[in-house]
Amino acid sequence: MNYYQKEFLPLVVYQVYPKSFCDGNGDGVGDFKGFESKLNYLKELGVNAVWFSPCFPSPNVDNGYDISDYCDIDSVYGNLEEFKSLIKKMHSMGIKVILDLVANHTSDKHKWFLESKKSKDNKYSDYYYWVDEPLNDWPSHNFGTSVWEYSKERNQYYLHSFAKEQPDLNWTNKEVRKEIKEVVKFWVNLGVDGFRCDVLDMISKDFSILDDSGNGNGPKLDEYLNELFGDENLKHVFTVGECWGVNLERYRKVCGENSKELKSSFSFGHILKHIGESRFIKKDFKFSEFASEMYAWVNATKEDLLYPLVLENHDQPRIVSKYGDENEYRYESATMLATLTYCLKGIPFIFQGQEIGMVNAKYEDISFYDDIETINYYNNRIKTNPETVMEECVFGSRDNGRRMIAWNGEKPKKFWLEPHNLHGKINVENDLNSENSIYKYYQHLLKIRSENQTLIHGDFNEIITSDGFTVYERKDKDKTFYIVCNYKNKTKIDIDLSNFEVILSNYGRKNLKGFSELKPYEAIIAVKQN
Ligand code: ISL
Repeated sequence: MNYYQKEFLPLVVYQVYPKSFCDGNGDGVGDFKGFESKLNYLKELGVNAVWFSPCFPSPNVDNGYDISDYCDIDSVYGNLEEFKSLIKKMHSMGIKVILDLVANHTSDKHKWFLESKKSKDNKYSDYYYWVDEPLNDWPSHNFGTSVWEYSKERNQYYLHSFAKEQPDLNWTNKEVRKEIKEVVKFWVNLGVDGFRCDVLDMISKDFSILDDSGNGNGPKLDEYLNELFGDENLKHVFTVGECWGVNLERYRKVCGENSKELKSSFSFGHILKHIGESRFIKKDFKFSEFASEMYAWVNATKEDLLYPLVLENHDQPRIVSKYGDENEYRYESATMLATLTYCLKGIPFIFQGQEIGMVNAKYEDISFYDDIETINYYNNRIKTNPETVMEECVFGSRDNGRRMIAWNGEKPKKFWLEPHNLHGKINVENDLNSENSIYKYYQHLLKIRSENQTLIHGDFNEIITSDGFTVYERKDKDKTFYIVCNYKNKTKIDIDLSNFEVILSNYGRKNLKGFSELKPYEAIIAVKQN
C-alpha cells in the first residue's frame, strides 16, 4: 500500500454548507455556534473530517463563493478566534478541518479588485484579466452571459467566468500566485488540514480556444499547482480539486502520489447521468451507467490514487430524488445508494442532510428560490417555456442542496432561504426516532467500513452489473466482502452466497439461506473469512 492511500483513504468527509447547517443564534443563518453543538452528531455518524463550504467574508452574490477577504471568518458565522478554538475542539475529537479554497476568482468587493479597477498602473492593476476588447465569446458558467464585463473606470473589460461580481484572478501574474500561496499558509498555520479547491483547473486558461473548453486545464496548470501545493511541508495537507478539466487521462499527472499538485479531484459523471442538455432538463437514467462509471474510476485509481466517493454537494439536487424513490422507498433507496458508493475504494464524501435522506423541495413559485443560477435560468426560460419552467427549477436547482437541515419538525420563523416544504416530515429528530433510520444505517455502514481494512484498502472486483442490479467484491487475504445492490424492481438473482454471512441489510435480512430474489432498492453487505 502506498503512502498516499495509507494516509488518506481512511478519511470520511462530511460537507457542511455553513449558511444552512445549524443556526445557533437565531438570526436566520447557520453559524459556528450551531455547528459546534452538532459535533457529537457528526462524530457518532462516523465522520473524521469536515469540509466547510466558504465561511469567509463575502457579499454573498454566489453564497460565499465570492470572497472579499480570504483570511478571515464572516461575522455571520463567528470570528477568527472562535474558529481557532473550533479547530482545536474538532482535532481533540479526531475530526480534521477542510476549508474551501476559491482561488480562481474573488468578489468584486475584494480589496484587490477595488484597487485593480481604479487604474492601469497601481500595484493591483494586473491582478485580474483586463482587455480592451473581449478576447472570445466564452459564456459565463451557470450564468449564461458573456465572461467579459465592461468597466467604465478603466474603459476596459474584465474576465468573470461566473457572475460578473466574481472577477477571475490573473494567475499569469506571479504576485497573484504568491498571494494565494500565502492564503494556504495562513490557514495551514492555524491548523487547517486540507482544502477543497473550487474550480481549480480554471486558473490556467487558453484564450485562443474559441469555445469555453479553453477556460480550464490550460498549459500552465501543472506548473501553478506545483507552485501552490508542492512544498514538502504541505505533503500532509489533503487537497481535493473541483477540476472539471481533469479527466481520467490527466488524473495520474495531477493527482498521482509522486505529483506535487493535488491529492485528489472530484469526478461527477456518475451523478449527472439523469440530466440532458442542462442541469434543469431530465433525461432517462440507467442504473448500470451510474454504477459502471464509478467502477471505471475505481479501477483506474485503485493502485495508487484517491477517488472521492460523492453522491451530493451544494450544487447538486438530492440523490434520492435523482436515482431513488422519494416516497415509498425513501429509506431503501437512500441506504442502497450509500452502500453501493461508500463500500467502494475511495474517500467517502457525505453532504449535509444526505444522511437523513433529504429530497428535493417542491415549490411552485420562484420567490422560494435564492440561487443566482436558478433565478437566471427562470428569467430566461419563462419567456419560452412558462408551463415547464418551475418543474425544471424543482428538478435542477442548486437550492435543493441548500435548504436548511431540519433538526426537528419546528419550522424556524426566519431563515435566509425558505425551509424545506417537508421540514415537518424529513428531519433529524424524526429520522433518529424512526425504525428505519437512514442516519443509523449510515452510522452502521461507516462503522463496518472503519473496522474492516478490507473495505478501505482491499481490492475491488466487479462481479456483475445490469440495468436492474449490481454486485461487486472487496477482498484481501483475510476477508471477502460482497456488496449486492438492487435498483427499483424485484430481481431474481443467481449468485451462490451460501457461505457468506450478512453484516448489513436494508431489509433486515439475517442470512442468505434460500436467497434468490432482491427486493426494490435492496442492499446487502455479506462477508466471508478467507
Ligand atoms: O454544478 C455544476 C454543474 O453541475 C457546475 O456548473 C458548477 O457551477 C461548477 O462546478 C463550479 O462550482 C463551484 O464554483 C462556483 C460556485 O457557484 C459553486 O457553488 C462551486 O461549487 C463558482 O465559485
